[in-house]
Amino acid sequence: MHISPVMWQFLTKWLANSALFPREASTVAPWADALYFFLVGMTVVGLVLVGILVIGFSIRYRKSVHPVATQIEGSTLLEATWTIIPLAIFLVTFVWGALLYFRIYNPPANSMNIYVVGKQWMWKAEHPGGQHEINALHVPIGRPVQLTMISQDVFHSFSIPDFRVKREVIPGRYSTVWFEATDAGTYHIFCTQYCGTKHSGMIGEVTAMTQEDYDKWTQESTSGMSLAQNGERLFASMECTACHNGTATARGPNLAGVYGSKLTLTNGQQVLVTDGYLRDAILNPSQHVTAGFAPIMPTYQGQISEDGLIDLVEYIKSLNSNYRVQQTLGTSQSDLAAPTTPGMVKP
Ligand code: HEC
Ligand SMILES: [Cu+2]
Repeated sequence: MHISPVMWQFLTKWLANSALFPREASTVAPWADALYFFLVGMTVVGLVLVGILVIGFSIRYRKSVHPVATQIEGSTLLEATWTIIPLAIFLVTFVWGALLYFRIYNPPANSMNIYVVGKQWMWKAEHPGGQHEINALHVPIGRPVQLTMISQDVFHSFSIPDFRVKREVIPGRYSTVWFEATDAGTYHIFCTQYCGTKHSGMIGEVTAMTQEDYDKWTQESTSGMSLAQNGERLFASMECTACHNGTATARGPNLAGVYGSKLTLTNGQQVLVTDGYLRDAILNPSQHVTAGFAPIMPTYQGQISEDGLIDLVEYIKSLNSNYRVQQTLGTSQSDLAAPTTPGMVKP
């Protein structure tokens, strides 16, 4: 059985647009669907083949024609055929799946980041410019968007079927997912991990809009303070500045430029500073003490909300000048008003 690429495309497009499937509204959606349809197709081929053989053989070797069974010693050629063909199909599926997996799990370097906090039973989205939304998410189309997500209570799972993305949202640790919306419109958000009585109500709506509309939206819904600015305030009010003031005699390290860098810890281990590392460094400082410093930083466990932690993380990230440029690329002017002070130069 041979299906030409045109037929195949027609078939997958038709299937994807039928009522059986969600819309394809992100760059990975057609890829994910193609693999899925390939798997379904192979399964159907296998099913039909085995079905035909079962029925065909039971007619051909029926008792009235073959009253006595004959012993068959086997055929190397047949054995090889039905080993090699399925193996080839599995290997194709594996390589295809692995390529798609890497594509889905590695956000492009130019993605913009939005934070999502899940809790029983709602989704909160926080944009770098400080815009907050509940059970709603506005994103530009034609631009990769990464969601950095965390749960405030139990396990949740964030899913946008039309974008073919789904990722666990876990308490105590950031997980990420990325997509690039292709069509303006509204799409469902679902929680796909049972999380308590009102799990089925933990739904929301993504609004994908053109970059201009998104810019307009960010301007209209600004709270006047970016996440980093909120973080800067928190940093001062929680007296992080007592130790992290950026001076040579400070008791804590200068945090400017620390995001994305490699830190050497007192035990000689090297760690890459990610969002997750920054969060953990604030909550469990004694777990990974930076070389050259005393373990004097107190734990802030239970004292800062997830939103506050996001603000602090975003503030520390904003102290990297290249990160700030990256985040504001293509976003509105109000977003450009990131922290004005270049460091924590306050004794
Ligand atoms: C009592 C002084 C002190 C206070 C207060 C303090 N820190 Fe620290 N902090 C340190 C020291 C010392 C280190 C390095 C040793 C370590 O990793 O524990 C550090 C490390 C860190 C790191 C890891 C990055 C690095 O370069 O080592 C982060 C992030 C951080 N602090 C953030 C904060 C934030 C946010 C606050 C306020 C909520 C805060 N700190 C309050 C002393 C302090
Ligand atoms: Cu849920």
